[in-house]
Amino acid sequence: MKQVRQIILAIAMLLLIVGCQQEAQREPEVQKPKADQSEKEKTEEIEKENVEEEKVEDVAEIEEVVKARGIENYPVSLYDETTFDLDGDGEEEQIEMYVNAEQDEKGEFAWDDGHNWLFVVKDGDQTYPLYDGWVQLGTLKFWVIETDETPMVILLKTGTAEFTLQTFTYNNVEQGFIKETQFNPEFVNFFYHSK
Ligand SMILES: [Ca+2]
Repeated sequence: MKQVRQIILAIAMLLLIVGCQQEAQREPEVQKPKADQSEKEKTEEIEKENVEEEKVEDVAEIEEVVKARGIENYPVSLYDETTFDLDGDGEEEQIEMYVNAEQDEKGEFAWDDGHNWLFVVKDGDQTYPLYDGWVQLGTLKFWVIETDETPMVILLKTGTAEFTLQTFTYNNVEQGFIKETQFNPEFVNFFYHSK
């Protein structure tokens, strides 16, 4: 009886050893396809990210083309104006910024918490509204510059928790101004701004 037990125990041990050996042999085979799968997934993820980045870039490139349109209502006050040849045809365009805030006799604006602003480029009978909307607790400022011989209008909008810098360049093919947002951070808290 004792011998039988020993034989059974020996067989059991043998089976266990053989089983472990087979497991050990199998292990790399099991892991290999896993590793391949993982690499494949990684590659696919990277490719997916690249495609998504390309999409984002595409959106940024053609963010918006501001086309000429009729303006029905102009805000009451002409806030600032200048002229510059923005489309390179040798004739200057009229650049005008309007705000819906009254001015007193001295030219001082009666500022409220928010106003409608309109910022346009006029080229003959064509009017391009570069900005047309409300600004809450903030203001619009613009610059006209040339960079690498390309004329450009820069618009800075500050408002409640907002600080947005946009550029506008005229495009002959699109027959309008290409609008690009260069800076528009989220969750802005203002602490100070200079004079
Ligand atoms: Ca022009």
